[in-house]
Amino acid sequence: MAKRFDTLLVIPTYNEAANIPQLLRQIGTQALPLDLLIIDDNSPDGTAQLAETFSNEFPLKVIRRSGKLGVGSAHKEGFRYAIQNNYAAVMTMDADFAHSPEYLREMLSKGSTSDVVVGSRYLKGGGLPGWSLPRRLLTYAAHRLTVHLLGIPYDCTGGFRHYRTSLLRQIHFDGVQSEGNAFLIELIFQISRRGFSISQIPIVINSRRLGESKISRTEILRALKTVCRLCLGRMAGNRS
Ligand SMILES: Nc1nc2c(ncn2[C@@H]2O[C@H](COP(=O)(O)OP(=O)(O)OP(=O)(O)O)[C@@H](O)[C@H]2O)c(=O)[nH]1
Ligand SMILES: [Mg+2]
Repeated sequence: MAKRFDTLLVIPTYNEAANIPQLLRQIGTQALPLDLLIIDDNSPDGTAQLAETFSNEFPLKVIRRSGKLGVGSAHKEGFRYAIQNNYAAVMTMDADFAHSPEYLREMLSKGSTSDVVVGSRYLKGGGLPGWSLPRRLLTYAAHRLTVHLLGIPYDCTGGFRHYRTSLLRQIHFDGVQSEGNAFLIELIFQISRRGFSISQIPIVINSRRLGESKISRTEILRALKTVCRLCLGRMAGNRS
């Protein structure tokens, strides 16, 4: 893809054939100054091929990886691509309509005044309507836990974000050990500890429209373990 704009929108995908055409159309109708990068992990449902059919319509590249390497790893791949290709900023969003393309414009504009912008369900005007009660409780508990144990008031598990590439060049994101949602928690924790400016916009997150949920018990445990590890590191750091 020839670079056309200064911001790269990275969308990790795994089995999102039911969502990707409509998502790309909705992003396209907004005519935003964004280049798009889909990072697909060899989805058996043909997501990558479907996405590629849009590459004549927008500045869009699809990176096809050999297998399911995880959301964290897909983010790292997107960050590396943005740095190598001199993008000024990177945005990330999910492909399942959890993150509405309607918020892209606001996030893009807020991105001009802070190092990171996080889409938050927990601000006034945000929320999670339509989510099942257990999923809502789980998400809220995870949020309270990260606020208390890590001391960061952001929506840490959400992947709807805007990063300045200058920040990504300074933090060692390749060294972030965690995968999945835990990756997003660890990354924002590290960014916050380094004193970068972080702002939030309220977003309403819908439950995934189509396709299967990939959240698992392992994923939840991994996030919990990461929060504990970071919290212990934080306590040790404060003592020394
Ligand atoms: N490249 C890549 N993308 C992934 C992988 N796992 C999930 N994704 C994508 O990452 C985004 C977030 O994953 P989701 O499956 O929506 O995870 P979630 O929002 O925690 O859970 P559900 O919405 O309930 O499935 C979506 O766009 C997925 O298609 C993966 O291993 N590799
Ligand atoms: Mg989702």
